[in-house]
Amino acid sequence: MLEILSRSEIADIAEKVFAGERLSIEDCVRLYQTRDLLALGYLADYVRRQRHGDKAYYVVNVHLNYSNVCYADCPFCAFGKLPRDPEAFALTVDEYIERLSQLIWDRVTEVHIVGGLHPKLPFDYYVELVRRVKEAFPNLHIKAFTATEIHFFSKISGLSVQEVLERLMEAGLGSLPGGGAEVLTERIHRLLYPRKASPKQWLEVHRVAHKLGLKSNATLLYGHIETPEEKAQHFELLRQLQDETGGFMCFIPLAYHPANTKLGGKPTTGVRDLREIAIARLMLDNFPHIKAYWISLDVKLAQVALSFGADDLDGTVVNEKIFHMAGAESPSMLTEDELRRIIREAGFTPVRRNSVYEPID
Ligand code: V47
Repeated sequence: MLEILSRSEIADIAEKVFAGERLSIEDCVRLYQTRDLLALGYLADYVRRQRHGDKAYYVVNVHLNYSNVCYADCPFCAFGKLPRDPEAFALTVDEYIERLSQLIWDRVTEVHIVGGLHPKLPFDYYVELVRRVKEAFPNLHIKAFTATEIHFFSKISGLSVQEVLERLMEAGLGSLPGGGAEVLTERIHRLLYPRKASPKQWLEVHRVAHKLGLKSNATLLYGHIETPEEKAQHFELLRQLQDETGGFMCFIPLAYHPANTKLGGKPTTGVRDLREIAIARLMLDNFPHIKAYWISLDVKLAQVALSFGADDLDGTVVNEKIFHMAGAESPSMLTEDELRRIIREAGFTPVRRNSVYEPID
Protein backbone atom coordinates (compact mmCIF):
# COMPACT_ATOMS: atom_id res chain seq x y z
CA MET A 1 0.00 0.00 0.00
CA LEU A 2 1.18 3.55 -0.65
CA GLU A 3 3.01 5.12 2.27
CA ILE A 4 0.48 7.98 2.47
CA LEU A 5 -2.19 5.35 3.17
CA SER A 6 -0.32 2.86 5.34
CA ARG A 7 0.72 5.65 7.72
CA SER A 8 -2.77 7.11 7.72
CA GLU A 9 -5.34 6.72 10.51
CA ILE A 10 -7.69 5.23 7.92
CA ALA A 11 -5.26 2.50 6.75
CA ASP A 12 -7.73 -0.26 7.72
CA ILE A 13 -10.50 1.43 5.70
CA ALA A 14 -8.08 1.73 2.76
CA GLU A 15 -7.56 -2.03 2.90
CA LYS A 16 -11.31 -2.59 2.68
CA VAL A 17 -11.58 -0.22 -0.28
CA PHE A 18 -8.75 -1.98 -2.16
CA ALA A 19 -10.39 -5.34 -1.41
CA GLY A 20 -13.70 -4.05 -2.83
CA GLU A 21 -15.44 -4.51 0.53
CA ARG A 22 -18.45 -2.41 1.47
CA LEU A 23 -17.76 0.25 4.12
CA SER A 24 -19.83 0.20 7.31
CA ILE A 25 -21.68 3.01 9.06
CA GLU A 26 -18.82 3.10 11.63
CA ASP A 27 -16.27 3.46 8.81
CA CYS A 28 -18.32 6.34 7.43
CA VAL A 29 -18.34 8.17 10.76
CA ARG A 30 -14.55 7.76 10.98
CA LEU A 31 -14.15 9.19 7.48
CA TYR A 32 -16.01 12.27 8.71
CA GLN A 33 -13.55 12.55 11.59
CA THR A 34 -10.24 11.92 9.88
CA ARG A 35 -7.90 14.85 9.43
CA ASP A 36 -6.21 12.98 6.60
CA LEU A 37 -7.98 14.64 3.69
CA LEU A 38 -5.41 13.52 1.12
CA ALA A 39 -5.66 9.85 2.12
CA LEU A 40 -9.46 10.13 1.91
CA GLY A 41 -9.22 11.86 -1.47
CA TYR A 42 -6.75 9.29 -2.77
CA LEU A 43 -9.15 6.45 -1.94
CA ALA A 44 -12.13 8.19 -3.54
CA ASP A 45 -10.06 8.94 -6.65
CA TYR A 46 -8.97 5.28 -6.78
CA VAL A 47 -12.61 4.12 -6.83
CA ARG A 48 -13.61 6.84 -9.27
CA ARG A 49 -10.85 5.85 -11.72
CA GLN A 50 -11.79 2.19 -11.52
CA ARG A 51 -15.30 3.09 -12.67
CA HIS A 52 -14.70 5.97 -15.04
CA GLY A 53 -10.96 6.17 -15.83
CA ASP A 54 -10.19 9.78 -16.66
CA LYS A 55 -13.67 10.62 -18.02
CA ALA A 56 -15.58 13.56 -16.56
CA TYR A 57 -19.17 14.05 -17.69
CA TYR A 58 -21.25 17.13 -18.35
CA VAL A 59 -24.64 17.86 -19.95
CA VAL A 60 -25.85 20.85 -21.94
CA ASN A 61 -28.93 21.78 -19.96
CA VAL A 62 -31.12 24.60 -18.67
CA HIS A 63 -33.05 25.06 -15.43
CA LEU A 64 -36.43 26.76 -15.35
CA ASN A 65 -38.67 26.83 -12.26
CA TYR A 66 -42.45 26.97 -12.80
CA SER A 67 -43.15 28.58 -9.41
CA ASN A 68 -41.48 29.49 -6.12
CA VAL A 69 -44.72 29.37 -4.13
CA CYS A 70 -44.30 26.77 -1.39
CA TYR A 71 -46.36 26.16 1.72
CA ALA A 72 -43.62 23.93 3.24
CA ASP A 73 -41.67 26.95 4.52
CA CYS A 74 -38.48 24.95 5.28
CA PRO A 75 -36.09 27.08 7.35
CA PHE A 76 -33.04 26.22 5.21
CA CYS A 77 -34.62 27.39 1.95
CA ALA A 78 -34.40 30.91 0.50
CA PHE A 79 -36.20 30.03 -2.73
CA GLY A 80 -39.70 29.08 -1.55
CA LYS A 81 -42.15 31.91 -0.83
CA LEU A 82 -45.53 31.87 0.85
CA PRO A 83 -48.36 32.82 -1.54
CA ARG A 84 -48.80 36.33 -0.08
CA ASP A 85 -45.08 37.20 -0.49
CA PRO A 86 -44.50 39.99 -3.06
CA GLU A 87 -41.75 37.87 -4.67
CA ALA A 88 -44.02 34.84 -5.11
CA PHE A 89 -44.60 33.79 -8.73
CA ALA A 90 -46.31 30.98 -10.62
CA LEU A 91 -46.02 30.81 -14.41
CA THR A 92 -48.91 29.74 -16.58
CA VAL A 93 -48.05 26.92 -18.95
CA ASP A 94 -47.99 29.44 -21.85
CA GLU A 95 -45.58 31.69 -19.94
CA TYR A 96 -43.39 28.73 -19.11
CA ILE A 97 -43.14 27.67 -22.76
CA GLU A 98 -42.44 31.26 -23.79
CA ARG A 99 -39.57 31.61 -21.26
CA LEU A 100 -38.18 28.20 -22.07
CA SER A 101 -38.12 29.08 -25.78
CA GLN A 102 -35.82 31.98 -24.94
CA LEU A 103 -33.34 29.63 -23.23
CA ILE A 104 -33.25 26.73 -25.66
CA TRP A 105 -30.74 26.48 -28.49
CA ASP A 106 -29.67 23.55 -30.65
CA ARG A 107 -27.15 21.92 -28.28
CA VAL A 108 -29.43 21.87 -25.23
CA THR A 109 -30.59 18.30 -24.49
CA GLU A 110 -32.17 18.63 -21.04
CA VAL A 111 -34.53 20.86 -19.09
CA HIS A 112 -34.54 20.62 -15.28
CA ILE A 113 -37.98 21.60 -13.97
CA VAL A 114 -38.76 21.96 -10.26
CA GLY A 115 -40.77 24.31 -8.09
CA GLY A 116 -42.34 24.71 -4.64
CA LEU A 117 -45.34 22.89 -3.17
CA HIS A 118 -48.03 25.23 -4.48
CA PRO A 119 -51.24 25.06 -2.42
CA LYS A 120 -53.57 25.90 -5.34
CA LEU A 121 -52.25 24.53 -8.64
CA PRO A 122 -54.10 21.32 -9.63
CA PHE A 123 -52.27 18.15 -10.67
CA ASP A 124 -53.46 18.69 -14.27
CA TYR A 125 -51.25 21.80 -14.43
CA TYR A 126 -48.11 19.65 -14.03
CA VAL A 127 -49.24 17.08 -16.58
CA GLU A 128 -50.05 19.87 -19.03
CA LEU A 129 -46.67 21.52 -18.36
CA VAL A 130 -44.78 18.35 -19.24
CA ARG A 131 -47.00 17.60 -22.24
CA ARG A 132 -46.59 21.11 -23.70
CA VAL A 133 -42.81 21.20 -23.13
CA LYS A 134 -42.50 17.85 -24.90
CA GLU A 135 -44.73 19.05 -27.74
CA ALA A 136 -42.71 22.24 -28.19
CA PHE A 137 -39.30 20.53 -27.82
CA PRO A 138 -39.69 16.85 -28.72
CA ASN A 139 -35.93 16.15 -28.47
CA LEU A 140 -35.53 17.61 -25.01
CA HIS A 141 -35.20 15.26 -22.03
CA ILE A 142 -37.53 16.44 -19.25
CA LYS A 143 -35.96 15.91 -15.84
CA ALA A 144 -38.64 17.17 -13.54
CA PHE A 145 -40.19 17.14 -10.08
CA THR A 146 -38.41 15.90 -6.98
CA ALA A 147 -39.82 12.95 -5.06
CA THR A 148 -41.20 15.55 -2.65
CA GLU A 149 -43.25 17.14 -5.43
CA ILE A 150 -44.41 13.73 -6.70
CA HIS A 151 -45.55 12.79 -3.19
CA PHE A 152 -47.37 16.15 -2.95
CA PHE A 153 -49.07 15.61 -6.35
CA SER A 154 -50.34 12.27 -5.07
CA LYS A 155 -51.83 14.01 -2.02
CA ILE A 156 -53.55 16.80 -3.99
CA SER A 157 -54.87 14.53 -6.74
CA GLY A 158 -55.96 11.53 -4.67
CA LEU A 159 -54.02 9.34 -7.12
CA SER A 160 -51.39 6.84 -5.99
CA VAL A 161 -47.71 7.70 -6.48
CA GLN A 162 -47.63 5.10 -9.25
CA GLU A 163 -50.61 6.71 -11.05
CA VAL A 164 -49.05 10.17 -10.72
CA LEU A 165 -45.80 8.94 -12.22
CA GLU A 166 -47.56 7.04 -15.00
CA ARG A 167 -49.53 10.11 -16.04
CA LEU A 168 -46.41 12.28 -16.06
CA MET A 169 -44.45 9.65 -17.98
CA GLU A 170 -47.23 9.42 -20.59
CA ALA A 171 -46.98 13.20 -20.96
CA GLY A 172 -43.20 13.02 -21.53
CA LEU A 173 -41.40 12.95 -18.17
CA GLY A 174 -37.90 11.50 -18.67
CA SER A 175 -36.34 11.23 -15.18
CA LEU A 176 -36.55 12.54 -11.61
CA PRO A 177 -33.98 14.91 -10.08
CA GLY A 178 -32.61 14.10 -6.64
CA GLY A 179 -33.87 16.99 -4.51
CA GLY A 180 -36.02 16.92 -1.40
CA ALA A 181 -34.03 14.20 0.38
CA GLU A 182 -32.29 16.74 2.64
CA VAL A 183 -31.06 14.27 5.31
CA LEU A 184 -33.08 11.07 5.45
CA THR A 185 -33.56 10.80 9.22
CA GLU A 186 -36.61 11.30 11.42
CA ARG A 187 -34.88 13.99 13.49
CA ILE A 188 -33.90 16.17 10.54
CA HIS A 189 -37.33 15.62 8.98
CA ARG A 190 -39.02 16.83 12.16
CA LEU A 191 -36.75 19.84 12.55
CA LEU A 192 -36.08 21.01 8.99
CA TYR A 193 -38.74 19.76 6.61
CA PRO A 194 -41.78 18.58 8.61
CA ARG A 195 -44.34 19.52 5.93
CA LYS A 196 -42.62 17.66 3.12
CA ALA A 197 -42.35 13.95 2.27
CA SER A 198 -40.75 11.97 5.11
CA PRO A 199 -37.63 9.87 4.53
CA LYS A 200 -39.82 6.79 4.06
CA GLN A 201 -42.13 8.57 1.60
CA TRP A 202 -39.19 10.06 -0.36
CA LEU A 203 -37.60 6.62 -0.72
CA GLU A 204 -40.94 5.06 -1.69
CA VAL A 205 -41.42 7.52 -4.58
CA HIS A 206 -37.99 6.54 -5.96
CA ARG A 207 -38.77 2.84 -5.43
CA VAL A 208 -41.99 3.15 -7.46
CA ALA A 209 -40.28 5.29 -10.12
CA HIS A 210 -37.51 2.73 -10.56
CA LYS A 211 -40.09 -0.06 -10.80
CA LEU A 212 -41.73 1.87 -13.66
CA GLY A 213 -38.37 2.21 -15.42
CA LEU A 214 -37.82 5.85 -14.54
CA LYS A 215 -34.24 6.69 -13.56
CA SER A 216 -33.55 9.18 -10.79
CA ASN A 217 -30.91 10.92 -8.68
CA ALA A 218 -30.42 11.43 -4.96
CA THR A 219 -29.05 14.35 -2.96
CA LEU A 220 -27.86 15.13 0.57
CA LEU A 221 -28.11 18.63 2.00
CA TYR A 222 -25.12 19.00 4.34
CA GLY A 223 -23.49 21.71 6.42
CA HIS A 224 -26.36 22.69 8.77
CA ILE A 225 -27.40 20.80 11.94
CA GLU A 226 -26.82 17.24 10.77
CA THR A 227 -24.39 14.82 12.45
CA PRO A 228 -21.94 12.38 10.81
CA GLU A 229 -24.07 9.50 12.11
CA GLU A 230 -27.15 10.93 10.38
CA LYS A 231 -25.28 11.23 7.08
CA ALA A 232 -24.05 7.66 7.47
CA GLN A 233 -27.67 6.57 7.89
CA HIS A 234 -28.63 8.57 4.79
CA PHE A 235 -26.00 6.69 2.74
CA GLU A 236 -27.12 3.37 4.16
CA LEU A 237 -30.77 3.95 3.15
CA LEU A 238 -29.80 5.02 -0.37
CA ARG A 239 -27.41 2.12 -0.78
CA GLN A 240 -30.09 -0.37 0.30
CA LEU A 241 -32.65 1.01 -2.14
CA GLN A 242 -30.08 1.00 -4.93
CA ASP A 243 -29.26 -2.66 -4.17
CA GLU A 244 -32.97 -3.37 -4.54
CA THR A 245 -33.77 -1.38 -7.71
CA GLY A 246 -30.57 -0.15 -9.42
CA GLY A 247 -32.52 2.92 -10.57
CA PHE A 248 -30.33 5.72 -9.21
CA MET A 249 -27.94 7.28 -11.69
CA CYS A 250 -26.20 9.89 -9.64
CA PHE A 251 -25.68 11.22 -6.14
CA ILE A 252 -25.20 14.94 -5.49
CA PRO A 253 -23.95 16.28 -2.14
CA LEU A 254 -25.44 19.79 -1.82
CA ALA A 255 -23.62 22.34 0.34
CA TYR A 256 -26.02 24.34 2.51
CA HIS A 257 -26.05 28.08 1.69
CA PRO A 258 -27.36 30.14 4.63
CA ALA A 259 -28.02 33.61 3.17
CA ASN A 260 -31.65 34.80 3.28
CA THR A 261 -32.78 31.69 5.20
CA LYS A 262 -34.54 31.46 8.57
CA LEU A 263 -32.08 28.82 9.72
CA GLY A 264 -29.04 31.02 9.13
CA GLY A 265 -25.58 29.73 10.05
CA LYS A 266 -22.30 29.73 8.17
CA PRO A 267 -21.44 28.58 4.67
CA THR A 268 -19.47 25.34 4.33
CA THR A 269 -15.69 25.37 3.85
CA GLY A 270 -13.58 23.82 1.09
CA VAL A 271 -12.27 20.93 3.18
CA ARG A 272 -15.76 19.97 4.24
CA ASP A 273 -17.03 20.11 0.67
CA LEU A 274 -14.22 17.87 -0.63
CA ARG A 275 -14.75 15.45 2.27
CA GLU A 276 -18.46 15.12 1.39
CA ILE A 277 -17.69 14.31 -2.25
CA ALA A 278 -15.05 11.73 -1.29
CA ILE A 279 -17.18 10.02 1.37
CA ALA A 280 -20.13 9.83 -1.00
CA ARG A 281 -17.96 8.06 -3.57
CA LEU A 282 -16.70 5.57 -0.97
CA MET A 283 -20.02 4.86 0.77
CA LEU A 284 -22.25 4.74 -2.31
CA ASP A 285 -20.38 1.88 -3.95
CA ASN A 286 -23.44 0.99 -6.07
CA PHE A 287 -24.08 4.51 -7.45
CA PRO A 288 -22.45 4.96 -10.85
CA HIS A 289 -22.03 8.74 -10.70
CA ILE A 290 -21.09 11.35 -8.10
CA LYS A 291 -21.80 14.92 -9.13
CA ALA A 292 -19.77 17.97 -8.12
CA TYR A 293 -22.53 20.53 -8.67
CA TRP A 294 -20.50 23.61 -9.50
CA ILE A 295 -23.42 25.92 -8.70
CA SER A 296 -23.24 24.76 -5.09
CA LEU A 297 -19.45 24.26 -4.75
CA ASP A 298 -18.37 27.10 -6.99
CA VAL A 299 -16.44 26.41 -10.15
CA LYS A 300 -12.90 26.22 -8.76
CA LEU A 301 -13.74 23.75 -6.01
CA ALA A 302 -15.93 21.65 -8.32
CA GLN A 303 -12.88 21.31 -10.56
CA VAL A 304 -10.76 20.03 -7.65
CA ALA A 305 -13.61 17.70 -6.63
CA LEU A 306 -13.00 15.76 -9.86
CA SER A 307 -9.83 14.45 -8.13
CA PHE A 308 -11.75 13.65 -4.92
CA GLY A 309 -14.23 11.15 -6.34
CA ALA A 310 -16.59 13.19 -8.52
CA ASP A 311 -17.01 12.24 -12.19
CA ASP A 312 -19.78 14.65 -13.24
CA LEU A 313 -20.10 18.44 -13.19
CA ASP A 314 -23.83 18.64 -14.11
CA GLY A 315 -23.95 21.15 -16.92
CA THR A 316 -24.34 24.58 -18.39
CA VAL A 317 -27.35 25.04 -16.01
CA VAL A 318 -28.36 28.65 -16.94
CA ASN A 319 -30.90 30.44 -14.80
CA GLU A 320 -30.36 28.66 -11.47
CA LYS A 321 -32.33 30.15 -8.56
CA ILE A 322 -32.38 27.88 -5.47
CA PHE A 323 -28.70 28.35 -4.57
CA HIS A 324 -28.35 31.89 -5.84
CA MET A 325 -31.28 33.06 -3.71
CA ALA A 326 -29.37 31.55 -0.74
CA GLY A 327 -26.17 33.46 -1.47
CA ALA A 328 -24.26 31.26 -3.94
CA GLU A 329 -21.60 33.34 -5.67
CA SER A 330 -21.08 30.93 -8.55
CA PRO A 331 -21.95 32.27 -12.01
CA SER A 332 -25.49 31.64 -13.26
CA MET A 333 -24.24 29.61 -16.22
CA LEU A 334 -21.14 28.09 -17.81
CA THR A 335 -20.63 27.67 -21.52
CA GLU A 336 -19.78 24.26 -22.88
CA ASP A 337 -16.29 25.54 -23.75
CA GLU A 338 -15.75 26.63 -20.16
CA LEU A 339 -16.90 23.26 -18.81
CA ARG A 340 -14.53 21.44 -21.16
CA ARG A 341 -11.62 23.69 -20.21
CA ILE A 342 -12.21 23.18 -16.48
CA ILE A 343 -12.29 19.41 -16.98
CA ARG A 344 -9.19 19.34 -19.21
CA GLU A 345 -7.15 21.51 -16.87
CA ALA A 346 -8.00 19.12 -14.03
CA GLY A 347 -6.40 16.34 -16.10
CA PHE A 348 -9.62 14.60 -17.19
CA THR A 349 -11.28 13.97 -20.54
CA PRO A 350 -14.58 15.83 -21.01
CA VAL A 351 -17.50 13.66 -22.10
CA ARG A 352 -20.70 15.34 -23.15
CA ARG A 353 -23.55 13.11 -21.96
CA ASN A 354 -27.30 12.89 -22.30
CA SER A 355 -29.58 12.77 -19.25
CA VAL A 356 -29.07 9.05 -18.68
CA TYR A 357 -25.28 9.27 -18.96
CA GLU A 358 -24.89 8.01 -22.51
CA PRO A 359 -22.03 9.84 -24.26
CA ILE A 360 -23.03 12.10 -27.17
CA ASP A 361 -20.74 13.15 -30.00
O1 V47 B 1 -33.95 19.69 -2.30
C1 V47 B 1 -32.64 24.26 -0.79
C2 V47 B 1 -31.52 22.19 -1.72
C3 V47 B 1 -32.37 21.07 -3.49
C4 V47 B 1 -30.90 25.30 -0.07
O2 V47 B 1 -30.77 15.73 -9.53
C5 V47 B 1 -30.50 24.14 -0.70
O3 V47 B 1 -29.19 16.36 -10.87
C6 V47 B 1 -28.32 24.66 -0.28
O4 V47 B 1 -31.93 18.82 -5.76
N1 V47 B 1 -28.66 25.80 0.37
C7 V47 B 1 -32.84 21.24 -4.93
N2 V47 B 1 -29.20 23.82 -0.82
C8 V47 B 1 -31.69 21.13 -5.91
C9 V47 B 1 -31.44 19.73 -6.36
C10 V47 B 1 -30.59 19.43 -7.53
C11 V47 B 1 -29.76 20.40 -8.04
C12 V47 B 1 -28.97 20.09 -9.15
C13 V47 B 1 -29.03 18.86 -9.75
C14 V47 B 1 -29.88 17.91 -9.24
C15 V47 B 1 -29.96 16.58 -9.91
C16 V47 B 1 -30.66 18.18 -8.12
O5 V47 B 1 -31.66 22.23 -3.12
C17 V47 B 1 -33.40 20.94 -2.41
C18 V47 B 1 -32.59 21.29 -1.17
O6 V47 B 1 -31.98 20.14 -0.66
N3 V47 B 1 -31.58 23.51 -1.12
N4 V47 B 1 -32.24 25.37 -0.15
C19 V47 B 1 -29.94 26.16 0.51
N5 V47 B 1 -30.27 27.28 1.16
